[in-house]
Amino acid sequence: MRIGGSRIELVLGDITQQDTDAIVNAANLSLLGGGGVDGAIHRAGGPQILAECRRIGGCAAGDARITTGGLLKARHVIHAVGPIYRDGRSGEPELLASAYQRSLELASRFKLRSVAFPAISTGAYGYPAREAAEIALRTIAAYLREHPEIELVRVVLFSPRAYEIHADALRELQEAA
Ligand code: AR6
Repeated sequence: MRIGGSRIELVLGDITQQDTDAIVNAANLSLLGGGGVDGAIHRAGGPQILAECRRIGGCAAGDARITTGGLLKARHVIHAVGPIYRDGRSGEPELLASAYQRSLELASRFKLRSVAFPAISTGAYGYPAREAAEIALRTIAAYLREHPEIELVRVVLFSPRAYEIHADALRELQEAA
């Protein structure tokens, strides 16, 4: 999807392999690592990322922090904390949108041109994939409309099913635009 001179791209793949200026981690409040995307990023990026996370000392849900990319191709990791899904009426949509928004604000502040996101909160945190996809893509599109300095946002999906769900949601967003 094109938005002015910027674009949103969906790919099937592994977030740790992306060559964007930053990749986003689906982190937790402690920023001290975990499973899923978080485990994969710390394994691939090496101990320097965790050392910086320790110094930062944690992050609230709906917020984000930035560190080095360590050994990764990406120069930076933006650690975003999504909500744990309960019933969808406990502030989860706002917190999920905010995790994307705050990550993009960090990218702008650090003059990054390209960012790759995983589908935050849709694994261990249990967010229904379709709802999460709509929130993610809507938030990214709204941000790019106001911030042409970010040229590329790539959403990296780990399964064909997740890819299809995001492709459907992106199609609907484009039709509504
Ligand atoms: N590349 C891209 N996507 C991936 C990868 C990968 N290498 N691995 C998994 N996914 P999750 P959350 C997908 O659980 O729900 C951690 O323990 C996965 O299929 O990584 O935000 C943290 O420390 C799913 O669709 O993140 C937190 O405690 C999506 O990425 C907690 O999990 C997100 O799954 C955060 O849970």
